[in-house]
Order: sequence, then structure tokens, then C-alpha cells
Amino acid sequence: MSNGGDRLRREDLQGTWGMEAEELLEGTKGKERDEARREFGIDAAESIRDRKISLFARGRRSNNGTFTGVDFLEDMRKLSSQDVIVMGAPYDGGTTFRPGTRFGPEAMRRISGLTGGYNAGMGVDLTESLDMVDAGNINIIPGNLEKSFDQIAKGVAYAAERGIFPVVLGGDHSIGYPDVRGLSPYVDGNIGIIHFDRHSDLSEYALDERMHGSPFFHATNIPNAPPQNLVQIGIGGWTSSREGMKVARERSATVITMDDVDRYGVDRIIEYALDVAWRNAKAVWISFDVDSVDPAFAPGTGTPVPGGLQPREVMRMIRAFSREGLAGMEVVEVSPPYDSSDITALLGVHAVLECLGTMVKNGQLGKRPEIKEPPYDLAKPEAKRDEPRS
Ligand SMILES: [Mn+2]
Repeated sequence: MSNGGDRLRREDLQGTWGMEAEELLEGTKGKERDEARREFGIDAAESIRDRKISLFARGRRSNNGTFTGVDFLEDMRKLSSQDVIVMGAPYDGGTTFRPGTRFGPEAMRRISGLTGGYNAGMGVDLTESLDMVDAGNINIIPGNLEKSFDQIAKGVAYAAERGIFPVVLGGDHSIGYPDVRGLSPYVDGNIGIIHFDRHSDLSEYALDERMHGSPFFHATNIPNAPPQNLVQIGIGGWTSSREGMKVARERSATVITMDDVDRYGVDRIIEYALDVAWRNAKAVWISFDVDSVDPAFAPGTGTPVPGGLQPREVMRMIRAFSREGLAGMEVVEVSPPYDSSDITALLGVHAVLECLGTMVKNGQLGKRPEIKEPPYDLAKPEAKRDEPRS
């Protein structure tokens, strides 16, 4: 545990631990991938000294179009032993006002080329630790919510049935319902839902249909996804739904407003949310609506609300929730037409990577070498209450 008050020592730094951890990470898979890409991309021009560079760009940063440049799973029948499957659900027919989230998966995949699999602070290399594939997009049916829901639910079920961690890139928040529906038959017990949002999304209908303000009304009608295990973080502001608050009250859901986060602090909120989501539950699903984050950081979304979470707060919460293990995750409401410099799409990508990296780090997913404990871990709620180092 790092020393909160006294003079810092080099060994108190996460950076020092990260340097040591890096040496223990494997490099085999990354090398294999580089070699395959060099082979397919053929030899570079003679003047190029680094012979690892191929002539034609392959893989990451080459516009191969997949999430972080992982392999595209051409044949879906070959989904069997992978750790993670990324799938797009480009549906925005559930949007009641400003659309555009149908381009969310594409935008997140494109900007994900900026990122690598390695995180210095986390001491994780996803390239080495995770067998992750990108399934491309689920075919949604424009103009038909219910058929699109059936497609999305079947896609998530296909992954869950095989025990593969699904990451669903939305799409508007209406997909939250079919995502949980697809997962539910494969969880032997109750599912808790941790829902980041400025909006409560608990109305039965909006404009007579199950739109993007309705997913958790319907999800919590699923027998093993009870509303008592639904915890909503970031609710409030001037697009609030009276209907949603009424449903939350009637069903005993948990509503954590932005002011609650301000008042009680991220660490206590983490502890409380975990307690609610996991109470008599066997699995937890994270639904990350990018509009939970302040529009200063996440402008690319249909229904922004000033005064939201900061990215660092969200990342710390996602890490803390992922430490305990998750059944899957969705990122919704990234609307590229309203985005600026791809920052909202990039935030969505990072939310996924924080989740996957933490699960790897804590042995919930994939494989990683044994590495000594870091000097502190902010994903542990107690981390900020530092005891002097012994
Ligand atoms: Mn929202």
C-alpha cells in the first residue's frame, strides 16, 4: 500500500511496478501475429531497415476494420474456445430524437486502431493474454425494433452459450434489453445490471414502442434479471424521466444520481453498487451509456446532459466492477455525427479495454503471467484509504 502522507519513494510508484511487470509479460502471440502480417503483406522496400515492416499494411492501423485489429471471425461456426467476441449492433431505430448511433460500431472500430493491447499502469498485454475476435455486425432490421431485438438477443446468446465474453458495440440503448435477454438463459441464477447513464431508461414505452428509454423496464421483466439487482449510476439533469423514477420506485431498483457520486465519492459508490448488483446474483452485466459522461468529454451522443461523470471516474468504476468478473458488456449511444475528433468513440473503446484488461489482470479472463502485486490498486474501493506502508 502506498504511503499517503510521507515523502514518496520510487517503489511507491505504479510506474516502477509497471516497468518490472513489463519484463514478465510474454511476447509470443504478438510476434506470431507480426510474422503472419509480414508474410501476407510481403517484404518492404529495400531501404526500410526495420524488416518487421511489410509492404502492404496489415493488422492494427491498417484499416482492417476490426476492433483493435484483432482477427475478423469470417466463419461464425468457428466460435468455440475464444475468450472474447466483439459484435456490433448498429441499430438506432430506438432513438427518439437525434439519431446516428448506427455508425457507433464502425466509429469505435476505426478509432480503436489508435490503441494497442498493452497498458503500462495495468501491467497487461491483451495481445498476449486474450483470444479475442471481432464478429463484425449483427444484421439488424431497419425500422423494425422487435426483429432487430430478436437478432441481437440471438447474437449474444450465441456467445453466452459457448461461454465466450460478449462485448456489444451499439447502437442506441434499446439494445440493452435484447442483450440481457440473450444472456439470461445461460446464467444459472440472477443477473445484476450496472447501468451507467444520465437517463433512467425504465419507461415501458416511448412513442408507443420499446425505444432507447425502455431497455431496463423490459430487461428487469426477465425472471432472472430482477430490478432489485439493477443499479443505475449518474442519473439526473434536465432530461430526467418521471416515468422512469416511478418505475424504479415501484420495482425497488437502485438509482445513484450524479450528486450521489459527488457527495459520497467514487469509492463508496463502487462498494454500494457492487453490493446491490451482486446481491443473490450469479453474474453481472455492464451497460455503459456514453452520455453518462459529461458532454465536454463525450459530445458524440444523441441526448447529452451537462454535469456528467468524468472519464477517469468512469474508468475507475469500470475497473472496480470488472475486478469481480462480468458476464458481458455493452457500449451504447456513441453517435459519430455529433462527435468531435472521435473522442466519444475513443472513450467507448477505452471503456471496453479497461473492462477486459482488469478481468485479465484479476484472472477472470484469458491468461496472464504471475506478477507481484502493484503498490496500490485504485480499482479496489479501499485503495484510497491508505494505511502507512509497513
Ligand atoms: Mn442515456
